Amino acid sequence: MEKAFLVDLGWSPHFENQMAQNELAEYLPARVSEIHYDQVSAYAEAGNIRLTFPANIRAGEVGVGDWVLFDPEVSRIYRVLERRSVLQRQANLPNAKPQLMAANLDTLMIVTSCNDEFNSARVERYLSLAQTSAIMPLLILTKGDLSDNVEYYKKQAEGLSPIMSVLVLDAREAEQLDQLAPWLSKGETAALVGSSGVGKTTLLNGLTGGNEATQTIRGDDAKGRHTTTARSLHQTHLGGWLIDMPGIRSVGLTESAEGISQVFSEIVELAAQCKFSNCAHKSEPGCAVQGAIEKGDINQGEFERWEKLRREDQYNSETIADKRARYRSLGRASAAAANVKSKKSRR
Ligand SMILES: Nc1nc2c(ncn2[C@@H]2O[C@H](COP(=O)(O)OP(=O)(O)OP(=O)(O)O)[C@@H](O)[C@H]2O)c(=O)[nH]1
Ligand SMILES: [Mg+2]
Ligand SMILES: [Zn+2]
Repeated sequence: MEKAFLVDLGWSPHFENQMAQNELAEYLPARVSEIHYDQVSAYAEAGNIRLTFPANIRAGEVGVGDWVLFDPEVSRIYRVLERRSVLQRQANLPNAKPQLMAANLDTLMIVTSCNDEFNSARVERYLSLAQTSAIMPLLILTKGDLSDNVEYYKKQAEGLSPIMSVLVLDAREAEQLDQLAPWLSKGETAALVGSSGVGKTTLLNGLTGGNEATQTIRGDDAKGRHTTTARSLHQTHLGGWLIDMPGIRSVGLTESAEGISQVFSEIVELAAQCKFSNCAHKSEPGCAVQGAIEKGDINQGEFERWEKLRREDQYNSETIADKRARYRSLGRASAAAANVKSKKSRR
């Protein structure tokens, strides 16, 4: 194995230590760059290769950014190495497993624009996702060139988290993209997430010299056209690796109660001081949260977003059983209706 090459690609002792002695002799490591129906594309010492799945691994179980060991004689994956970090989200369907978005990331680049697309609550959801996944968030505000209100957007964004850096740029201007160098040094990996049309692929192209498809947004409501349809990993000329993603329609959360608590740690701490342990923070006596809102220590908007996130999180993580029950009773109701009908027609 050519170590330097792998290290530039993100290889580290975390992965190397997972290789057993016999595996060292038989298999080679590769990093997955794209998932296809029955194969993956991957970077390996030999170059850009294609690997097939073994019988015990399905396409949904391998993510872009994953490290795999493969058998070079048959170009087949042998196993997926344990991840350093994983980005996943809850699909908006009952019974669906969390969807694997990307693996082994250092930075989640949350992309949003200085226009109507900007939405604090959405950014907070991405922040939550980053924190539950133990991935550093970075906020990229694109289309600074199109707005008279850049300072407003920047301030809003900076107020959302003390640990998140905020950059404003014109994604089409290659020289402005050097600002991203601290997050994209050799061996580092970042993923671009955000709504359709915010400029993720434009950023990628500027950083790789590539020519992936981009498309103008709709003039009336600033919505994108879902141009990118698959995730893919690319090397940037800053040295680091970047994953482009399709525009995200809704940020589902998975097991992220902890992440939410970190974003809103202030409110969570206050809530622990309420007089009643089951306080709903509405009009209960001795509610520390309402007290702080009255004093102006936390603002109403922040509180409301916290509540909304908590509700959604419960919806996504706890009500799968409820949803299943509802589906079943729906099924029974229509079966009963069908039964009545067929009895009638038999008469
Ligand atoms: N003026 C200006 N236009 C931008 C900027 N960033 C992106 N655009 C334009 O916005 C449009 C959408 O950009 P894309 O890169 O396709 O957006 P995307 O986030 O990849 O969208 P999806 O693939 O649909 O998720 C394109 O017409 C870009 O040229 C920017 O900073 N300034
Ligand atoms: Mg795109
Ligand atoms: Zn309370």
